[in-house]
Amino acid sequence: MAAPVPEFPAGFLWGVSASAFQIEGSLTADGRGPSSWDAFTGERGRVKDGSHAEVATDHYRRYREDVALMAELGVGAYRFSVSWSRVLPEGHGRVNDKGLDFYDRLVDELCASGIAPVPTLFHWDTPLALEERGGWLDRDTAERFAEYASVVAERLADRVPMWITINEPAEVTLLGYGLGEHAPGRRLVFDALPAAHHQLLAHGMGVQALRAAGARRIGIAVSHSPVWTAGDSDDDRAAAALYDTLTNRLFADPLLTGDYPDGLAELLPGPVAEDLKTISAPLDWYGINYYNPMLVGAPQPAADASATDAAAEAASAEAGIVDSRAGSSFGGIDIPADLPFAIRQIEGRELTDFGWPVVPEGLRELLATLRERYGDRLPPLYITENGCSYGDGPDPGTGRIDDARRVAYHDGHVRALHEAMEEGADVRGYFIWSILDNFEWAEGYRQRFGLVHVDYETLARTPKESYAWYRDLIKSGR
Ligand code: GBH
Repeated sequence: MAAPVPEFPAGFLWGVSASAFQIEGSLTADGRGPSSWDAFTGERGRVKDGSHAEVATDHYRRYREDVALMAELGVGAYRFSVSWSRVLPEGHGRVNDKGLDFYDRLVDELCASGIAPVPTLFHWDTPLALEERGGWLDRDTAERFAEYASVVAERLADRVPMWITINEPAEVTLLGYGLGEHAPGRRLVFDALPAAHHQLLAHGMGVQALRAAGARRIGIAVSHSPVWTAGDSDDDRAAAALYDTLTNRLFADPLLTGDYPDGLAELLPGPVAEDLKTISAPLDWYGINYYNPMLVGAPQPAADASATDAAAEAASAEAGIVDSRAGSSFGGIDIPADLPFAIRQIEGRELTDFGWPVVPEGLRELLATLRERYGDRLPPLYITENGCSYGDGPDPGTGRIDDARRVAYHDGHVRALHEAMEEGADVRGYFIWSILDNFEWAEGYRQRFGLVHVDYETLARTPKESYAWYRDLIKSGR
């Protein structure tokens, strides 16, 4: 970290991100309706530390203090999400003005502080009324989303310079409907695929609704990971390619090329060819959430294990794979052993407290891959999330929070981003996940991603060293 971060183009947008359910709390205030996550956190055993988000960071009531922290940080933009069920408690129909008023106040506060508000319309908290009717498995939810998008845009479009329809449809599909680790807790494995199609369709219909309501600069936030092949057999390569198709291309291809990757369209419901026209309507920009690459190989059948134990272990050790027979894990979540691919631990890298490997050059690789795949079809890019979980608390003596590992993480990723831009990637902004420590979904409060520490007893906010580092970076224009 000795050398300063290289200079970024003038006008490069530095921002921070968060989402409604993870920070707001006040879940029954002012007529908010319940969401899929209210229900999920209420089920025993779903959230690992047994916590819920009724208070979270209390941002609903403390948003002025939080905007002041962002102003002091000097960010040009704040990416937040709108809680669908605050605005439409039943998911459609009756509009709850008081819920909408909150975002109106937030947007005003941001504008008054010189921070561009960047709302995401859906960041995982489906209105429970819609979830109970099938949620994203039901095509109707896409129509309801478009209705909701109009309502929000009619109120906020005059002050919002950049919009995001949906955050990480891949995670909702895989974790929510495929593996049951997130709301709504369904474990449908490959039968979860309609949830991907309907979110993409919602995005496309949402774009139309937003444009009709006068919204400008519309994008989406898609999670992307470079996929590395574990092993060198054809089976390993096929497994890694399949994983890449299901997590990266399943979302980027229809959005950017108007087609699903080979063979997938046949597995999806409804008039898919027609829907693809809606899904691929031109975007003003494309958002990328990057955390780490994934190392993927062929599954190793448990039956082989006893016979070839030693040989398998030796082979894996050579390939840098540890415990090849253990069930795969995705972000610490055990995934079924009978899937046609297995996720391996990337070795030799620092791990965050979440166990995710720190691979800054993965961001550069990812941007190169996207350019190879989509070329001129790529609109301007923004990194809409990048961040790490480290649980550093205040030093008991000084009260300071020295999160040097988070500083090193962001320093590394910002440099990798700069290199990618020198190679030609058209990236216009970088948003850190997250401004505050917050409710980290199935992990509860035990993973901390914030530049600002939150004491969950007093709700006091304490900027960490990484906050000071980011402030200096933004100030120096580097
Ligand atoms: C995002 O999801 C969400 O948008 C946000 O709400 C959330 O708080 C934040 O990130 C932090 O989790 O298999 O060990 O290599 C991130 C999606 C899925 C990224 C799992 C990393 C693989 C980790 N993540 N993934 S691992």
